[in-house]
Amino acid sequence: MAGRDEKLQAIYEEVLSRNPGETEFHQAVHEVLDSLGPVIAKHPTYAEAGILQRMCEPERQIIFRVPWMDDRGQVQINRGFRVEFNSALGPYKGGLRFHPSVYLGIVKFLGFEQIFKNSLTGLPIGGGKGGSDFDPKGRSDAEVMRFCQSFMTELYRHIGEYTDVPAGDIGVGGREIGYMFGQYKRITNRYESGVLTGKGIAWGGSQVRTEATGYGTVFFVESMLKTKGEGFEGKKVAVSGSGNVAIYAIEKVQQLGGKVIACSDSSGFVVDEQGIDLDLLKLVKEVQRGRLADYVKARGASAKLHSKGSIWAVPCDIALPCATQNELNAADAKSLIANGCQIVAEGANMPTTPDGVKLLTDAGVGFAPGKAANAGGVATSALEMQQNASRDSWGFEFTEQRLATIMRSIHDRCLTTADEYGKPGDYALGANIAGFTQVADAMLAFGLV
Ligand code: NDP
Ligand code: 2IT
Repeated sequence: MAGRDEKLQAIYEEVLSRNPGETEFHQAVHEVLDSLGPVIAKHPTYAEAGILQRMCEPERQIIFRVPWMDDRGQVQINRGFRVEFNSALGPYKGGLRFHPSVYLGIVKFLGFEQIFKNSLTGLPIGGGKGGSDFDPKGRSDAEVMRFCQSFMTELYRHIGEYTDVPAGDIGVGGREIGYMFGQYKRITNRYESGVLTGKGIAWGGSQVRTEATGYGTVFFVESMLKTKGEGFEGKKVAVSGSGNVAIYAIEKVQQLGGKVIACSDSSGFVVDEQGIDLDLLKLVKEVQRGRLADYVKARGASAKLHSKGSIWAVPCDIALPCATQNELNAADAKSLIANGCQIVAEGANMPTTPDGVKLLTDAGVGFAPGKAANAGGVATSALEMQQNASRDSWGFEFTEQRLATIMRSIHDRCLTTADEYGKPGDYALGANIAGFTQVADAMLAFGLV
């Protein structure tokens, strides 16, 4: 961007000075602005109306204290966040992350990405994100419940089915959504199903929401492979993480005939040359809330745990980073390229560093950015909202078909837009421009608000 488009550079510098220290937010903004030069040149009205400056400034940022008592009777204080970034296309929509690394810069990067991702789904949802620096690891169910109740006691006044609809992200799954929905229902005395997504099937949840992000990422890769006349059969796949997104990415790869030979958590990675045993992984992670080390212990000889090095050094045809931001750097990109990897598709949000992305794309590796490849989760959340609004519930196969169609359409939109702007095959450029344009047009229509 530097030196190429003065207007965009000036906007970026303003973002840096107005948001000091928020490095992940800077990175996400830079990546999007970097794609938008040709759009601004083609449509000067966007710049005249200050659309970009407005998009980089959240509509509302809420930061609050979350006091709760642990099992030993000690008072604990965490910080809660909800950044309501952009409501041009619908109610703010995006997950809640509970992880000790959460601070405003992380929530803003995620909320900013969410604007474009949600736009790409073609569904009526704006962008937002929230969370807390609460660390659920090692906490009892009772502690998690007390934390979630305290978090919702403040958050409830800011959210609503037509206002802001949170869901899960790292550290927030069905258990946490249950505790938060219970508290919201109690405080408001309303059975307002559409206020949260990722709910249990028995109480307003949607089929396929649990699987949606991982499945969606794999559907996206299926479309990428199809452009080359290929499929998943016989492909070796490495998937980082072993949480919600990773588990259901592994499941869909296996269903489509690929072999997942590695996955990871924050303590290391496991290589399992016979293929990851998904039933065992689900038992360890979803039922026992254990660690990958427990998987390896139970799996026996075929699985090997590595506490040093990187999962991206494991030779694979397809790499699916599904853990966290900046987990795949330039050195990792070089290993993947050297080992002949064909596709990197981001199940996580911004897992590849900018220099990593550049190396991969320069080497001709197919690169699917998170805001396109992991949009299946939020898309299915929007389908959950649809079911809640009509007091209906759909079957698994029907919902999965809708998800598959949405992912194919996002894939095609990225490619068509990249073609239109003279960069065939550049999914990142296509995603940024297609996502941006729809939000920008809605903002123009609303005037200066
Ligand atoms: P989970 O909490 O279910 O799993 C997270 C996984 O990533 C765990 O294996 C965790 O390991 C690992 N991880 C988290 N932080 C780090 C870290 N700092 N370093 C190394 N590993 C780490 O979260 P999800 O699977 O839901 O989310 C994974 C990614 O996908 C995130 O980037 C999220 O934003 C993104 N995403 C999630 C969606 C969803 O619907 N859930 C939708 C779209 C994107 P450990 O257990 O050791 O911490
Ligand atoms: O990053 C994401 O898209 C999510 N965590 C899912 C958001 C949602 O509202 O389902």
